[in-house]
Amino acid sequence: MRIEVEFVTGNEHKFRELSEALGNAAKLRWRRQRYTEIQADSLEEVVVHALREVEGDAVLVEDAGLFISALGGFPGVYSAYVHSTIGNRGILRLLEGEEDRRARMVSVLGLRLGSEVRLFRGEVEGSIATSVRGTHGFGYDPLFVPAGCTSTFAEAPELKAKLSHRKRAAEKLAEYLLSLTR
Ligand code: ITT
Repeated sequence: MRIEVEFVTGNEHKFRELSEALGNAAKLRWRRQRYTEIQADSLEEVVVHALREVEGDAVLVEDAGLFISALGGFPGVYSAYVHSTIGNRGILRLLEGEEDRRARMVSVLGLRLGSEVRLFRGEVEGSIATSVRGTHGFGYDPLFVPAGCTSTFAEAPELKAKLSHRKRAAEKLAEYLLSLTR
């Protein structure tokens, strides 16, 4: 029997990517609802706070971010705000002339079943391209080149499906959900 979980997010791309990544491990339903994203030091704190606010017996939320080495981890927990203000071109400007282009994308999925909360973290290492490239995906995808590759996630959606931070967090979540039904 597959567990039915409501994924609370305003982002349809996230819903599609997570549904695909989870496969048969869960029946995912999309609930489009805003919740308070607190200003905190970690993605985990944002997720735990969100789970207190969101109602339901089986709910999932996600907070994700881009952490750039040369900028001391910025935008990190500020990723949504930075993307909606300076955007990808603003990030490129901040990195102008910078040789160290290393970056990491992180996803923290928070699941609440009844009163029990569990977090699942996924990360992917990579670098920031020198221009905006590709039309697939969303957010920072046109900037992010996963380690060992030459295309951005926005140029190669198949790479994103295989390697992304969300996929890695989803694998851990899937394992947990399957363990509950065994
Ligand atoms: P929620 O409703 O789930 O919060 P959101 O789009 O606001 O959706 P986040 O706060 O988790 O998502 O994301 C922070 C920022 O990082 C935001 O600008 C996203 O576009 C971007 N982002 C998140 N996941 C990404 C991914 O897989 N690829 C590229 N950018 C991503």
